[in-house]
Amino acid sequence: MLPHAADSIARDGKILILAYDHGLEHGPVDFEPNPETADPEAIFELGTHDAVTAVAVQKGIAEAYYPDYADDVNLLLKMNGTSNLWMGEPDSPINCTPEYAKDLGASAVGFTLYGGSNHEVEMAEEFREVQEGAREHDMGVVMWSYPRGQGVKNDTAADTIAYATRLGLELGADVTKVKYPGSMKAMAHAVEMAARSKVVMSGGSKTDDAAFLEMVEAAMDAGADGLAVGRNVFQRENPTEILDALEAVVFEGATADEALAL
Ligand code: FBP
Repeated sequence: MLPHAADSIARDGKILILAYDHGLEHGPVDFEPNPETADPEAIFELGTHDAVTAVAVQKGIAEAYYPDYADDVNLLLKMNGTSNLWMGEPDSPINCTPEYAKDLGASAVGFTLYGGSNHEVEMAEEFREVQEGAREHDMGVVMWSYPRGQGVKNDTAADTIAYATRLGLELGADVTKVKYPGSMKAMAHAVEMAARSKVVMSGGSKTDDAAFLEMVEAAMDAGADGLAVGRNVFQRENPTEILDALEAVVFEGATADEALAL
């Protein structure tokens, strides 16, 4: 199938996903720094920025808001998700079918796989349905590959992240989204293990501009294809400014310093 089934959510082969499933995954607490971001419209407006190649949301938000943005924004429909209220071993139930994702206008689907969880087997079976359904309906497949649970000691160790990108390739993701493993060398290894599938870095909790852009620069230098970011954009006072800077680093090869000087 590759290359490259993810072109519908890429620009010149590079990807910047604006992730906005936090209301489910973390609860409304993530909107506190910028209360207006509790309104999905604020995020879809940011999604019209040239830097953003797709906005990732859950079904309910897509149903209610995407019709107004279908001409300007690519939809990445997140197919599973768990609330922060769940206290069991990591798991993420499916809440949408590939057919319905297509009906909603999705260019790609997203799926969280917790490798190493006691629920990994069931999750991999569910991923098969999502992945094959996406192929049938001509949508890209993005795996949130987050090893965690009883089988995982350190979820950002170099070996863990390399295994996470490899899981994406082996199971048929076009793009695998992973946490930054802490160094450019470790990221380069993870990218190598993904072979022809693409790798995007997860933004993580909000840091200052320089630290964040330096991490993005390192990931891009390591061969990553972009990033999927939520809090490091929408929790900022001026999200458009950081999107301008990200556009420079991800699509134009600028350094973090150059992007900071914009
Ligand atoms: P951030 O850039 O805010 O980290 O968002 C990326 C993301 O994968 C979201 O899609 C998701 O809601 C969240 O991180 C999950 O983070 P975690 O499970 O590590 O708390």
